[in-house]
Amino acid sequence: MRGFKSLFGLIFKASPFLFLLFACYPSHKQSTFDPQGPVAQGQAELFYLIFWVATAVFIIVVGFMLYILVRYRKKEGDVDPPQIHGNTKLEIALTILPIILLAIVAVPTIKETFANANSPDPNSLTVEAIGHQWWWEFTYPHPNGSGDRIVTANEMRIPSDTVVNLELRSQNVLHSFWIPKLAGKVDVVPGNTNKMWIKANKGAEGIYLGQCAEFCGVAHALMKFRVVVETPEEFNNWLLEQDADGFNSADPLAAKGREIFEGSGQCYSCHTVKGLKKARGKKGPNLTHLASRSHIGSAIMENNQENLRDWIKDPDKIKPGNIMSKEGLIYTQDELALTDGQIAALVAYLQSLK
Ligand code: HEC
Ligand SMILES: [Cu+2]
Repeated sequence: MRGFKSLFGLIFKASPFLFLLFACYPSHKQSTFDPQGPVAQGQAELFYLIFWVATAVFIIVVGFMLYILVRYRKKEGDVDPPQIHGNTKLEIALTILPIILLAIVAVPTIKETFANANSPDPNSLTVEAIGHQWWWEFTYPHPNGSGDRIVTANEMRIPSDTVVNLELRSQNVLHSFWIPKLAGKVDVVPGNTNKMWIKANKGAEGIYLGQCAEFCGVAHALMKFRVVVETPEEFNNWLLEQDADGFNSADPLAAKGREIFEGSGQCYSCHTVKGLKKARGKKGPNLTHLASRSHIGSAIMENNQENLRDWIKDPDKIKPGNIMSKEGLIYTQDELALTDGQIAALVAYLQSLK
């Protein structure tokens, strides 16, 4: 009992500081209180409506209760008050009032739900987002209308002021697609295509963080992604660049790295680099234009020489349990392990993939 009391006392004393535990302030990178597009905006407005209705109910009910508790507390010499049963008027009022309050909340909720489910422009750009363990693949329709898809990973670029229709698929288990500043979560379900749409406001060009929001295995917390919002022109240029083959660098170190990539490094068995004959693996992210992405490891660390080296040397240290280190023979069989020289060449090659 004493332990319980002191725990309660501690929680009570700490309560004014509890807000520090919550990361819900607008400038936080994954805050839903700083909407940058109409979907997130509508959802935030709905939140505020429900929040204020609930707050009003809380204040009135708890205030009234406290008042009664104090005003009619038992005093010395009190006798039991007369016992009454039921009050029809009060009961009718207490039934109708919540119905009105719930209607105030329900009507905009249903409206918002339908607005989120139905894209205002189904013919606008459609991006496919595929959840893998533990990274995201994004594919785009070819601008020439050929039906080919342009494939990238972990960094989704979208044009501002444009409706983007998303088709969410999973390659394995349940995931959830969430870009807090652009839209609420939608589940990504194996064997089923879920749809959602997003739009970033005009002038909202910048980088937004996304995150898998459904526990999907050991590296779930490190399954992030980035959304780069660009002007439509910049976006179109980027898309054409992504369509090109991987750069064939003449730099001798990068050329050596390319050989290892398609040879003893066995990278080709899991990674695609467009234009490289053997490199058509699908188990890992498409690396054709890896150097154009700002982060690696599904957006968990900066894409630079040092981090690339650390990643290839021991991916498990950075992202425990990931498939590259779990299934790559170069990591599971000691005699196939890469030397530091081979890794340096691979890094030079990856950095040439602009
Ligand atoms: C067994 C399959 C497999 C092999 C072999 C493999 N990889 Fe990977 N690789 C993956 C997977 C899966 C990921 C995604 C890991 C994650 O983020 O959870 C990945 C991620 C990466 C990334 C980060 C990409 C990004 O966008 O975040 C790089 C770079 C990379 N691998 C390079 C290599 C190189 C170089 C080799 C050869 C030495 C190699 N990989 C061998 C499966 C593999
Ligand atoms: Cu997850």
